[in-house]
Amino acid sequence: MAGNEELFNAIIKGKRKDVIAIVQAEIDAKANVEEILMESMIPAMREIGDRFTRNEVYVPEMLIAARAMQSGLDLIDPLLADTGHEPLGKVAIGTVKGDLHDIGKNLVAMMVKGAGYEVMDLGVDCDVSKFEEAVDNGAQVIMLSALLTTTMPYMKEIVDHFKGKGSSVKILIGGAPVTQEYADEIGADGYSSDANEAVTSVEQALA
Ligand code: B12
Repeated sequence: MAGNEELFNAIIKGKRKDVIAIVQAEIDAKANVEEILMESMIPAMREIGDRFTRNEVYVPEMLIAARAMQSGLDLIDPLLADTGHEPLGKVAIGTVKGDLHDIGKNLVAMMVKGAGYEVMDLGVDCDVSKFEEAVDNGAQVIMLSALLTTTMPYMKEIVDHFKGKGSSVKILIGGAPVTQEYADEIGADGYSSDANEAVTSVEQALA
């Protein structure tokens, strides 16, 4: 059962305006935004994925749900924004080549930014050269996101590229199909299954 059922249903149905109104009302009521995220918004995306698996919805429905979700995230983003202190470190994040899913990546970026790091968001469909450029610009940690089993192998290419040339950059990976076993197998420096844990992984990588 979702925390805020109205919000959960509005995301599933892709009702962007309703999502904006409900999230704004929660913010105005000083509700805990992390709780809204974890108990209503993320479960809604999981539910739409399950319905897609069962052929109950198709790509257009997933897309409008994703847009509605992103509108809600955009309202929450400033609340998690950093405190104006000197950044704790420089991090780059991107969804890997061939993959256009960005909601999880955006959420991780928001949380890491909120924890006090400077975050360079490289967007989606990122090939190795985009990450290379970020490292050249000072990124100490690169975070790779993949939502498709077909794009996960590209993470290994990126790890091989940086490890192969002896780079000291730390590489963290994540996304729904990614596991700790996979991270170990490809030699990534860390993995986490959600945005909160991702912050801990960044802290550990830079410790
Ligand atoms: C929304 C969605 C879409 C939207 C994406 C819109 C957008 N702007 O992102 C659209 C409609 C475009 C889409 C397209 C496709 N999709 Co899609 N999509 C989804 C859906 C329903 C939700 C994804 C999501 O946003 N989840 C919510 C976020 C918050 O969760 P998350 O991404 O997992 O992120 C969390 C963690 O994983 C972690 N994390 C994420 N990244 C990182 C990175 C690091 C470094 C770390 C530490 C942690 C971390 O933290 C996040 C927050 O807690 C999933 C279903 C699902 N259950 O995942 C299918 C799903 C991923 N899609 C799927 C498919 C098949 C497709 C298509 C191939 C469909 C098609 N036939 O065209 C295309 C591929 C397009 C492409 N080239 O990328 C399949 C993948 C199956 C597989 N095994 O590979 C899924 C699983 C649906 C299903 N059940 O079959 N999709």
